[in-house]
Amino acid sequence: MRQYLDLLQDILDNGVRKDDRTGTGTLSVFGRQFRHDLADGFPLLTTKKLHFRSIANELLWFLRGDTNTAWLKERGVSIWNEWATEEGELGPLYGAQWTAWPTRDGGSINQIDYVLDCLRHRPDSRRILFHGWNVEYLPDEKQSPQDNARAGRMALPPCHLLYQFYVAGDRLSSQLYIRSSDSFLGLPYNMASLALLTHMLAQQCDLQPGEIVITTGDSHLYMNHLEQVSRQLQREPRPLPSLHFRRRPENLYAYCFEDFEIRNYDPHAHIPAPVAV
Ligand code: DHF
Ligand code: TMP
Repeated sequence: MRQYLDLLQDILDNGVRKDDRTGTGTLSVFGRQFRHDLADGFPLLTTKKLHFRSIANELLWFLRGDTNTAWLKERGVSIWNEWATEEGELGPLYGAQWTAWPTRDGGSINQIDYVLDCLRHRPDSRRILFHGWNVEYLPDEKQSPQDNARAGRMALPPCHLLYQFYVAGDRLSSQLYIRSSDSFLGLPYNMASLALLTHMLAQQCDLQPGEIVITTGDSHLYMNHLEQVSRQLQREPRPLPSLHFRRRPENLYAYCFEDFEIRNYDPHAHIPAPVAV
């Protein structure tokens, strides 16, 4: 994943010092893109150990349409705790918009089902996408994540928001637009999550995984991650692991963590970093 490390170096070299909502401060560049062919391995960073269990369970949680941290907590995943209310509520973010985008007549639309239908019946469509940015439910920026969630708004506006899919021959590719990218902590998760979703869609639609493309808007490094970034940049990347499915679940919503097997993951040690809340 040389391209990921190049992005970190790019931000160190060209980043402009910007203040941010969390009060932490960042180095930031705008508008970057990189791609990875899934035939070359599963894009789980090797220059620091990532918690695949958190990444995979978060994706399954999105696909459940779940927006309460209880299900994640039962699986030992704590990455959403800081933004949730005491009851674990996060408001109608990712999962809610992906699988139950509210409609004006009081119903809802499952955007993931739409994508599956396109992939199976109209693979040449240029409209195979789903979107998380539902403006009606964005947070009031003057209020805390918890107060927003209590008021039925999203605790945080989506960072990874536009997922588009593309079929050529029997290969399924995907592109994700990330409006705001915490390039040390969040981006490795977003990359692996996109790759996993692409593998799952390919398995369900009898396609082969193709390329993933990641496009980032505000691409930043928090000032309290710079030392960790330098440490990571001194490390030599190792061969990527591979992803295997232990079975083919009956549909996209029937996967569980045990269906995934990551083989030959031999990363350098984890590098802890504080998350900006
Ligand atoms: N806010 C900020 N400032 N950055 C984020 O990346 C972010 N991500 C969110 C919600 N809000 C955010 C959801 N995703 C971690 C990773 C992803 C994530 C939230 C947190 C994180 O802290 N990762 C640690 C290990 C945590 C674990 O696996 O238990 C890491 O070192 O990767
Ligand atoms: P913002 O809403 O002010 O942009 O803050 C959100 C922060 O969270 C920002 O640093 C980006 C980061 N983030 C990711 O990078 N990836 C993610 O998946 C999520 C949820 C957040």
